[in-house]
Amino acid sequence: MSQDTVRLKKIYFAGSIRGGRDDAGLYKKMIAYIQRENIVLTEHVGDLSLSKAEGREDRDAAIYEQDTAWLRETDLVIAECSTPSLGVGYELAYAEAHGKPVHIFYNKARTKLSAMLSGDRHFHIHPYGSEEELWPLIDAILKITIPPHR
Ligand code: 6K6
Repeated sequence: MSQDTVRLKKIYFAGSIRGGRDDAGLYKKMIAYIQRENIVLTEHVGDLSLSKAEGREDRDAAIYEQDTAWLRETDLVIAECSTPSLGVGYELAYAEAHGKPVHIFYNKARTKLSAMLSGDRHFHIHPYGSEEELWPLIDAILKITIPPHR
């Protein structure tokens, strides 16, 4: 493969699960949009059949191992943070510790983002007012070139 070969980007999409599933439909749409030209490692975050109470606790260690492996493998993280989630907050800090670019979206009409996110200069913060504003913002993020070999 030549250095100039374009490869699909791997995206870790983060969104609330046990924090509440009110925005699951939005996650599904964002994941589908990103997937048009990229790989989303965490498609299950947009699974509408997944409820807040989902998951047997004896599987939590396996989920943690898989998700942190994907975070180490990913090219960048996109998080929708309008619904607060402890797990998403953890993932964002983990991604930062591993030097991954992190893009955080939230609906400014209904969410006041934690200062621990908005105050962290590593994070790219994208407040939006309506769903239509999301797509060009995502386009701009995904246009950022990622080297084929690292
Ligand atoms: C099985 C099928 C779909 O989901 C499951 C079981 N649960 C999880 N599977 C994979 N990742 C999870 C699961 N629960 C939480 N996460 C990760 O934490 C996701 O990557 C989300 O971005 C984040 C949500 O954290 P909580 O604290 O809201 O659950």
